[in-house]
Amino acid sequence: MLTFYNEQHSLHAGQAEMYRGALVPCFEKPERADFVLSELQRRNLGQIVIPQCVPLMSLERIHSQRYLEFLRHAWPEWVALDPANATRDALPSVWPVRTLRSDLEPVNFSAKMGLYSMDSGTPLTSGTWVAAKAGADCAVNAAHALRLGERGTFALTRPPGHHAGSDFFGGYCFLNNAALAAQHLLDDGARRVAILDIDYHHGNGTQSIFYERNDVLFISIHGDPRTEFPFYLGHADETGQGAGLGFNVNIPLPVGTGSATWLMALETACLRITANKVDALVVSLGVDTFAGDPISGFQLQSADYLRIGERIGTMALPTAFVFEGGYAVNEIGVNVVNVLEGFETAP
Ligand code: SP5
Ligand code: ZN
Repeated sequence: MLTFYNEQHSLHAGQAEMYRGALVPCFEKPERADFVLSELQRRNLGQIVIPQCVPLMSLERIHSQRYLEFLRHAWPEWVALDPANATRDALPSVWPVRTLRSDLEPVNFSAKMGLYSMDSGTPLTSGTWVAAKAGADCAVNAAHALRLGERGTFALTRPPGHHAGSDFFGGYCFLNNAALAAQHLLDDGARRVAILDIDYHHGNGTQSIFYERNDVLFISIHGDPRTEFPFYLGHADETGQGAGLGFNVNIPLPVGTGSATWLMALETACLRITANKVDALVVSLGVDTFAGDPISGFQLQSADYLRIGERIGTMALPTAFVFEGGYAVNEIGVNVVNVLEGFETAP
């Protein structure tokens, strides 16, 4: 397994997220990637390299220009409002919901934060742009290495990506790394790719990006959005639109779901991918499905992640894994590396 590591990830280190009226310490923190890196090294799962820089043009294949422009300049704009802001993260507080206009970009910084975001749980910090851009580099490099003949690659990066849409951040995500990887595979000659999203939370950003397209099959297994973040997307009746009809598959499962039920859902997802004859696979690899996760509700055990990796490996597709969520930091390394090792040892 060839790993592309974002060595700039810790430049994004939010202080707090809004939760039930209080600012609580961020769950999405630098230790997450540090623990995965050290477990990868300990178990000798192959080379770990730093990615090449990709041009902004590659990001524009997925994200709108005005959103990218906003992200790149957001921090200096925030600090320009008040020099004291240099010590504080920026969080949105007002949003253009139904009946309000989102076609016009406001001048006011707080109004722009709302236009380009979906929640108040995702602080924007001094290093957010640099960390997120280096993460996108990892994802695109991981995809490209498949075209060069690698069987499996891993983008070890944070912040995660699957909640980020073409023009908004949220759910701890800024740039949609999995979408960027899939788009790169297509631009580089693949005819159809699948994205399998096994993070606990529905990948609303990825779904929305590809919802009307038939060149990307998006399949997600996640906590039922009626009770779980991101709440407003991820239901089973969302099957795609227009040319994309039939190319979006959601498998929501109730809070409390354990290994047996979850693995049956994975079987359904894998059969669907195999039936669709895709050229490559991108896996949004979140391990917040773990029983010990502090913000999630599934009951998977560490050993299950070996089985998951094996089942994904059995599809025998060139596969790029992209790191997403998982907040039980003590077990995060074992759980992630178990998936990768399971994949490598698949028959
Ligand atoms: C990539 C990813 O996994 N994003 C998840 C974003 C979830 N944001 C909402 C988290 C709500 C925090 N709930 C705290 C529960 C404490 N018991
Ligand atoms: Zn998640």
